[in-house]
Amino acid sequence: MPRRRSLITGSVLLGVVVLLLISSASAATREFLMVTGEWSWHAKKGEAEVVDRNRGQVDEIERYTFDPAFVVVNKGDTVILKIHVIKGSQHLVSVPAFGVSPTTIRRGEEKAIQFVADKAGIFEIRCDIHNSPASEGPMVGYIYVAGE
Ligand SMILES: [Cu+2]
Repeated sequence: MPRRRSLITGSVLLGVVVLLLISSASAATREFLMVTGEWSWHAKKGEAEVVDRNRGQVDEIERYTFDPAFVVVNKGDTVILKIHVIKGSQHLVSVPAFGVSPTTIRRGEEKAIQFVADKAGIFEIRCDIHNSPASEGPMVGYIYVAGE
């Protein structure tokens, strides 16, 4: 009987190890190249007025963006966002849900932000300078982490 019990115990342990290997094998490193963009509009003579949702009528309106603004990964993946600032003098990028502190990226620079997507859901990639309509934002992207 002790031999049979040790065989069962060994089989169970082997099964657990295989399951752990399978689940860890699905995690990957996913790299995304992102740029900062800027939409702007200045009404020309005869066109409709330029209206900002907070400030009312303005001469010109601008909004900063991430491009792409939506990325998809699996839970457990290591995510690398390579953010190249093309538009805007600087941005202060953070991913609060994964503990990524605000990182300053100046025009012309490309910086990599890395984290492990250890929980499933939809989370913000944000710029803390352009965080509202009054500051030509909100400049926000989203990361969808698939999994349970
Ligand atoms: Cu910004």
